[in-house]
Amino acid sequence: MEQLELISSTVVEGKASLVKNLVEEALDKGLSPVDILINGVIKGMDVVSQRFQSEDFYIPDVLLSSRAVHAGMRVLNPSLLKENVSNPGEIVIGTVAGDLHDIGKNLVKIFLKGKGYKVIDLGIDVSAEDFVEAVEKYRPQVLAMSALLTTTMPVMRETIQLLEQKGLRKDVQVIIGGAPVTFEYMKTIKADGYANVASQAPELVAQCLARLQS
Ligand code: B1M
Repeated sequence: MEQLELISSTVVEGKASLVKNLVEEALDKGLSPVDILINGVIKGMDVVSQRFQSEDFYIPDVLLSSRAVHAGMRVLNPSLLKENVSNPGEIVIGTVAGDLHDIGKNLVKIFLKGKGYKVIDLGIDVSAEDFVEAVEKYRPQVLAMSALLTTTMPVMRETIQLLEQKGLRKDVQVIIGGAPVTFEYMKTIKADGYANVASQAPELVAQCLARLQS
């Protein structure tokens, strides 16, 4: 089986240490890290998502595959970061309170770091108060929030409202993303940007920085 297909099917099987080895092998063979990420690791997770939706997979299966994704991403991280040349800006990122999904958020982080941005990752289950505290502490140009559950999306609005109350809103651009998040939702809660795929995040952040400077 072709290497990328093998990585993808091993993610589906949830075999973390094998994924790690296969990703290392793929890098040794000279395959591009972005290709391995998109067409190997993430492709496998897409299959897992479909199987979860059609109820062929249950939460334990999904958890095993998530661990396998993380194992692959850990190997890929240093290679993906090699593009890093400068620090054009700082970003605070996190998955909103009540939400434990972090694969998409971690991908956004990888793409941003790959473009040289300094990224402060607050992790998962981050409350509006904690996001705002981090904005006060680190003074980033951009705050990036991820949500995968429709029930946790309102934390994004709460965070923006709290930033307004504290007088911090004008100094920070807020971008949002995650499977249930839409462009319309971004407009409704008065966020500054939205991306439906992680690879668009650097471009989105560049637009935010340009807006702050104008
Ligand atoms: Co959960 N889960 N899950 N889950 N899970 C979803 C999200 C769900 C759609 C599955 C379904 O029912 N069809 C559903 C949500 C329904 C809804 O509200 N709309 C769901 C549910 C219901 C739940 C639980 C409630 C299940 C339960 O316990 N009964 C529970 C909730 C736990 C909690 O968070 N409190 C739960 C738990 C879990 C696991 C822990 C088992 C695991 C998460 C492991 C982890 O992340 N470490 C998990 C997973 C893996 C999924 C699915 C299968 C896959 C999500 C994923 O990682 N996709 C998911 C089904 C699906 O999405 N179809 C599902 C791959 C990832 C690369 O995509 O995160 O969308 P994604 O990121 C994308 C874009 O959205 C974008 O970039 C990425 C692509 O390039 N992006 C951004 C993401 N954030 C961004 C931020 C940006 C810009 C772009 O700027 C700031």
